Amino acid sequence: MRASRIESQITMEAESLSANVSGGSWSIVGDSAASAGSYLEAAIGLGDDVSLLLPAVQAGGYRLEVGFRAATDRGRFAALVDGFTVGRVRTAVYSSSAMMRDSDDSNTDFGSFELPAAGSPVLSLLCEFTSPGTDIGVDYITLTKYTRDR
Ligand SMILES: [Ca+2]
Repeated sequence: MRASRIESQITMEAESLSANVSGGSWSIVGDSAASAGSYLEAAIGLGDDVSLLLPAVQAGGYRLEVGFRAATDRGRFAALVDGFTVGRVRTAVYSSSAMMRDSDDSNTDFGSFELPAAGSPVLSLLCEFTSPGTDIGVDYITLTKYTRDR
């Protein structure tokens, strides 16, 4: 059996990162329920993405979790780091009532990726399904660095 050891955890607020959004409009929205009081909201289309520059990340293995705003007009997204798909490919961020998904276990766990060298990777959230819409609200990104036992 393989185990893993958590080394560190960093959370970055989406609204504080350098963003590039293809195919639509976006803005920073204030919401007292959001982590640090705001989130990045984007009205994009199928095949468009929200890309965020993650500053100063060490090389190593990470688990990627993202806090979203869930609502009725959200899309389903794949996460890519520097163009490589991370772990689980799709996530629904649907909710019949709009809500921040930032409590306990309600953020979205995309799975694991390896960063081969230290740097500032680009996290892209790519809209792959209109299920039911294509909008996205990104509150925060959490990277948990771990080491696998040998
Ligand atoms: Ca936030």
